[in-house]
Amino acid sequence: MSNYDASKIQVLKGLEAVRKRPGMYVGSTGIRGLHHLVWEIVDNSIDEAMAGFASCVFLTITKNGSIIVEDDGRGIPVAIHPKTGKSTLETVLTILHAGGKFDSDTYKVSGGLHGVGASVVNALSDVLEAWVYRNGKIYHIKFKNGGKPIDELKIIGESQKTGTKIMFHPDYSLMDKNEFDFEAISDRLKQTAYLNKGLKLVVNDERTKISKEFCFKGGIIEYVNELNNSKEKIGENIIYAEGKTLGDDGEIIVEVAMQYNTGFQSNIVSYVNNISTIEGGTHEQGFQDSLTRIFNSYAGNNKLFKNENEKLSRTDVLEGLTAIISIKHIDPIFEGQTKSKMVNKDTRMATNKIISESLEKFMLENPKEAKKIIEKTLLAQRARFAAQTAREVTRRKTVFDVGYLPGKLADCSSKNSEITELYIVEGDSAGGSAKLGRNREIQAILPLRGKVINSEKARIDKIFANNEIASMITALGTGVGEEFNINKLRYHKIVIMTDADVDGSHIRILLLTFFYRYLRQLVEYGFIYIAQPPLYKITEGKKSVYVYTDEEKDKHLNSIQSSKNISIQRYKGLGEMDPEQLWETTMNPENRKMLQVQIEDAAQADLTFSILMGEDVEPRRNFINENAKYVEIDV
Ligand code: 28F
Repeated sequence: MSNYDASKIQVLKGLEAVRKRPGMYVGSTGIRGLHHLVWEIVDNSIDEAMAGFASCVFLTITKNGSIIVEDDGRGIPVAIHPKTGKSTLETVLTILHAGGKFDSDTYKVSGGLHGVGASVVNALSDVLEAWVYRNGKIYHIKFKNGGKPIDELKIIGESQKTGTKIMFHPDYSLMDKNEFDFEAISDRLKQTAYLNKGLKLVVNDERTKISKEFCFKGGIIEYVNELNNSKEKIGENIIYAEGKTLGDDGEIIVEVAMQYNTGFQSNIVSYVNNISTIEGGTHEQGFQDSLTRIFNSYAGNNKLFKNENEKLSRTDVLEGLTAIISIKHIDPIFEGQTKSKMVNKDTRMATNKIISESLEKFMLENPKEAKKIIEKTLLAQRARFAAQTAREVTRRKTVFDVGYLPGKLADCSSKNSEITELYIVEGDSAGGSAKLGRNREIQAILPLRGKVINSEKARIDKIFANNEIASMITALGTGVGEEFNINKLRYHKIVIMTDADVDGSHIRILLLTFFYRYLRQLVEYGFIYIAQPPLYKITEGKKSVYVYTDEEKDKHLNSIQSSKNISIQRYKGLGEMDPEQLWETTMNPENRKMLQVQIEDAAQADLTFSILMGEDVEPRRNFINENAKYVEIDV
């Protein structure tokens, strides 16, 4: 067998492996996996833009469920690749990881852990076509059934433009979802436009004829503007730092935009080579080092401290701060639960240095704003001390040092947090039913009596003084703020169980806001769930079934249309179910339905919470008007 045939078989084996276990390569076969195919192709265009050769990226969602991505970069090379005997184009589209690793002197989104390469998309598509505009020609190649070439690479025309266009039709038999989500795709392109100032990204949905175009000359400055849109700013200016410095593997480019608002939340969103680093890392540490050092020396020099133990802490300087940290690194290393924590050592100093230069300059040139910012951090510090005392309430302390748990917590007998669950239940009556119906070994119940405070608007001392919040923190066991320790969590499932009415939804969003703002790791680890009680009980003679959605109800009614004596009970509240029913329908791990709360995109989540739960009414009204069409209201 010639080595040509051997490499041909090698290629097919590689692509076959992808088709066997798609989830291994694109994370899941759900909607996120389907969209991962899109990001793989788009990220290659973004790499070409970050290298400075592309200025536009067009994405089309076609009627028949294909995606077309086109950029005006140099065009994937078509020369014969020494190692494979194939054109570079065919190599990039058929050899796993053939694109990302090559030239190691550019910043790659598609590189490293975050990119499996276009060949995976080819493997998971029943048709993929590529057009390359290069050397005054148009080159074309087509693949079917998971990357099998239909024909050799062909020249099909002439053209003076340069660029790459790829169309793929996913093999939906390998995926669970078959519908691209326009909003998710356009949100991602919008974020990419913010991170690459001047880059134009267009998304066009042929199914709905809707298209959106994003191009931000101001880049992350405009991003901070949008994130702070629903908040009252401190000072008009957005502080901006941009620079490059030599790291261990080459130049590190640092770009930061930041602005304070009068709120209490900090919304620091960071990226490395356009990859969202939700778990933070050395770039964020360098950022915090810089602010803490500069603000403390500024406050000291201007005699703004009352006494010297008033030193500002790392969290004081972040209160009310919206900031985007975007760095480019030749060889980023990611760690953490979701591989989204930047750990390169050289980056901490790089970000500290570049931000410090710009921040010092800004404060010298804008003394009034600088003073207002420092005053705000001093207020944050005083609230922190006040919260310290309020927090004493939530910390366990009794003579046995085992700690007391809130009286209304009906704890479970097992202490193995991997199997235990905490149900946070609205109201005493449902709480009572849950206590009676539950599995006492693994299920604890914490009924909420009073209103949960809106932690988007209140300051931390008020939040920890709220009974419901204090009980939850104590029951969870992790502590909060700087003392938070995920390893002390007493339950690995925290289930929010509220009524299926407006009040229930309000309590749910207040709890989610609190978890997102103050116990975010619980969300990031996937420990937060939402119970799904049944909406109806349909009884036909002696037999009853529970249904959880209106369409399930209609489907079931159609299926039993023949018989007569049918009765339907609509459940308005959990309290209408007796303990046995509540257990059977909503708590029994064997057949309950629960939604796991996930953060798609930290910046987006932050923006949504601050709009929905924040001070200003205007942005909330706009958000509701814009999104009302997605809400099913059953009258
Ligand atoms: C619609 C998707 O994939 N655009 C791309 C380029 C440009 C080059 C390139 C890509 C193999 C590994 C070198 C051109 N000229 N859009 C895209 N545009 N890949 S992917 O090179 C990949 C080669 O590294 C390119 C000179 N250098 C690079």
